Amino acid sequence: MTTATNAAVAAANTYVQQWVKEQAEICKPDKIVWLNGSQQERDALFEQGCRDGVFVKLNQQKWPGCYYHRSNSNDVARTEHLTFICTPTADGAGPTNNWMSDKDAYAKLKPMYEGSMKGRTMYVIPFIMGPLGSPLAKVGVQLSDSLYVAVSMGIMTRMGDVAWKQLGDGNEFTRCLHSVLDCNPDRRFICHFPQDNTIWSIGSGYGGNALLGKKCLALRIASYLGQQQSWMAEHMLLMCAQAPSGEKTYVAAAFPSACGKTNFAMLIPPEKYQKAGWKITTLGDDIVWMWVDQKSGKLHAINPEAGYFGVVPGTNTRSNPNAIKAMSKNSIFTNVGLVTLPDGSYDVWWEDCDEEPPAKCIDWQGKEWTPEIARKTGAKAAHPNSRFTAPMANNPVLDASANDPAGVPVSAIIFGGRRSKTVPLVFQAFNWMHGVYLGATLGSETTAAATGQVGVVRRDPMAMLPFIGYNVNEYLAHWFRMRRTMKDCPRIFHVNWFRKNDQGKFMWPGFGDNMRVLKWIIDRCQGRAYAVETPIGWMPRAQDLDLDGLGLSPADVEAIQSVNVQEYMSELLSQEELLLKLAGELPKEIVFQRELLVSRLAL
Ligand code: OXD
Ligand code: MN
Repeated sequence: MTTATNAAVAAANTYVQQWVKEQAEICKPDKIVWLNGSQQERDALFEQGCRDGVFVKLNQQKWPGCYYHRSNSNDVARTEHLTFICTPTADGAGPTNNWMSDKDAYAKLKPMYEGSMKGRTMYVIPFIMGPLGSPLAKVGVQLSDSLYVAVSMGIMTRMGDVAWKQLGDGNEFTRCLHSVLDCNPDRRFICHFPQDNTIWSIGSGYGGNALLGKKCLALRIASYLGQQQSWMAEHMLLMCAQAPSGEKTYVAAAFPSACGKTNFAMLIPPEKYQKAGWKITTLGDDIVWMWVDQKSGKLHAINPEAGYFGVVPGTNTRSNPNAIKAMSKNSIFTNVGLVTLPDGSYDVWWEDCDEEPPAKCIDWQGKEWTPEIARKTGAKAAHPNSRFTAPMANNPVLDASANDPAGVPVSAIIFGGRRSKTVPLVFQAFNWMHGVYLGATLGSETTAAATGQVGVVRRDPMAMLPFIGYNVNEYLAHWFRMRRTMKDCPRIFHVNWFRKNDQGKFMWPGFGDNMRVLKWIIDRCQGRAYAVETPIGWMPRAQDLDLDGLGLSPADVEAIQSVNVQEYMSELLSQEELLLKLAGELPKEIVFQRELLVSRLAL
């Protein structure tokens, strides 16, 4: 076994050295490479990846610094049924997580790791989640035999020697062990040990299962730590809306996976807003960590990530020009179509991009794809959950505070789902407690971001169902309890961009025009906008929303905002599917809020 010399950088930390040695003795890699995060190292890894067939270098004029990767076709989304919270008792994981006892999980997975890296390289990947120096920033060290993971972690986190510096000689780092093994779903497990600050992932190279800083650390482990230490880790985007006056309003929004968080976080306001001086800037598109700032008593937030791992199909210069710019250099495309250009170099293509379909390409399964094949069989060139991995620094509208360790004060929290029926475009919770109820009962139609059926409504509390690293009842109680720690809490809203009419057409244009809804939300937070009290919350009237130039009549807006009492009663009944699962330990505030809603609807 050889060890690359930059291991010396980490040598100072005896805890790291000891742990890496122990894991190497189990996994038995041929080689251990300690990553330092430099550009030189990165270039060498990509070169190596091209030689090994892990990456294809794209045409560098069109895509500078960009590479193509195709994962195993059985490994293209998160596998929630193979994801476990491993605690001494089942109660630690709660009724919505898969549970394995920590002892059993270690005993089951350890033999799988035995010799799993024989003939392979173990990359030691030190990383920080959160801006340097932030009170919440966390150090992790991932050991992985995947070169794809190694370079992707370099995009998604602050990776390299900075992490050793932040860690110093301490022992407080998340121990992340990852091996792709033979990528067999029968031997795939994503196990979290919150009490040990440890993650063991095996049998998958898919981002959500394998980039352990993201869902595993920044959501599952971090949500557990947050509950212990009075802060919050949430599945939310974070953005700033700057008004023509210069006033800044920071907004966090939780939508389930593949429901448009990246698009909303990078929203381009309609032209008239831009002309008037409105600006939207992005802090994050997937995860926030929030704590109560002691001076102001307000909720402050950071984005712990340093990159975007976004859904590609449907992304184009109309739907999200900023994402197109973000992925235009130093990015990785996974499971999209691969096109050979006349000069022999490579390009990428996906459904609903800016360009016409190529005459032929290689699809996400490595098979030939032509428009003709697509017409006959419905085959897609890009998997619906194909992804781009891009540095957030590429985002032309990156917020100036994105790297600020002090975070930004959050004025609004938005919950949203993908609902073709029943749920109006926008409404505001009566207060924090009601808002927590709205988040807790959030429903959304399932998407391709996780394996399983697509398009069925499932309850997804705070869009965190797959990411709560402990008991959901304690998680909800934590949300209610946080109210007491804030002097001035954010207002809470609910949105639904996806309501359809009887003809099956979307009733709201979405994308940049979501600015109009956002403007009402901001004005509510700043004490400027009117709303009427309805059974489900505060709602704008048609005249409170800016509809100018949209071609929607006040009647259209009434339809999109309508609350049908019968449909809402059914909605309430369908929430029971979740609430019954939680019964026994369900926070009483949920029951009270539900009762209040029933009484308002019944009046
Ligand atoms: C993601 C997800 O990749 O939520 O962000 O699945
Ligand atoms: Mn996500």
